[in-house]
Amino acid sequence: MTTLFIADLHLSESRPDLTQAFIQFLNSHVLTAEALYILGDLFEFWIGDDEQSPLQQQITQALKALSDRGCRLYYSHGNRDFMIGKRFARECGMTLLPPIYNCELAGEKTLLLHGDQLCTDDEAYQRFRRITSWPWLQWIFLHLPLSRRVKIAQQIRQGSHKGKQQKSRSIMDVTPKSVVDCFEQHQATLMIHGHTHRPQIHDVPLTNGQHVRRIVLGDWNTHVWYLKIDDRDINLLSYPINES
Ligand code: LP5
Ligand code: MN
Repeated sequence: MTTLFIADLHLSESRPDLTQAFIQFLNSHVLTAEALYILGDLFEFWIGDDEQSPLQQQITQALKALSDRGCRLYYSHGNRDFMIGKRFARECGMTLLPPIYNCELAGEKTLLLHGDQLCTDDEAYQRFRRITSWPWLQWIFLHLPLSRRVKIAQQIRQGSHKGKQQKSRSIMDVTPKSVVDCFEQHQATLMIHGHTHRPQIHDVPLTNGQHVRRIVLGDWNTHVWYLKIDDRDINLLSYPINES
């Protein structure tokens, strides 16, 4: 049984090469897999399931075709596309996961998440995350005209970009204590997430001396990054986008 994991593709109309690489990935690697977990930020940003842009429709069709063939699809929200809703998920045949999803993988108790929750030293971001999760604010946003929503999303992206230039690399990585707390709270031994764009398999010592593993997926800017789990074999793999 093969299970695949991806995150941080940041698909947009301005990067058709990424969309092509994704469709190619679905039609090759995922075709023989039992399940695909998308751990957030599939899109550059998401302003509502009602947008129905050509990109949105293309991705919906590709994912639906896979789920119709029997591949199980799961989605965990990212910080760019936390507005993805039930309608889009249903149209793709995808199951939406809770912010931290507990499951059994490769014989281990595993946590699946986007990863932004672990960047707790980035207080400005955590404030932004809290505010944008308010249901009434999301309700108002979703009732604005699409053109207005696109402008707001672009303004937030610009604000975020400027903000990031003033932040250190370590602030934008996960906070080690939050990682340990998360493992201990859920009594897990394996964690898989994206967001930081720093693909690696980390050994994490817990406070009781036990060692667990944290796997960070890579983003798809120059390379396709994916994690493949076959029974107990775990491989973090990549290849250049232009070889797709
Ligand atoms: O995404 P990335 O990796 O570049 O940076 C993230 C954090 N930034 C964000 C913001 C997203 O990039 C953009 C989200 C668009 C959502 C569209 C829908 C909007 C719906 C609104 C519903 C109510 O997540 C960045 C982290 C970084 O990861 C590393 O972890 O540091 O965090 C920030 O930069 C947040 C800033 O510190 C504070 C936010 C600035 C927002 C300015 C808004 C101004 C315009 C408002 C117009 C109404
Ligand atoms: Mn992210």
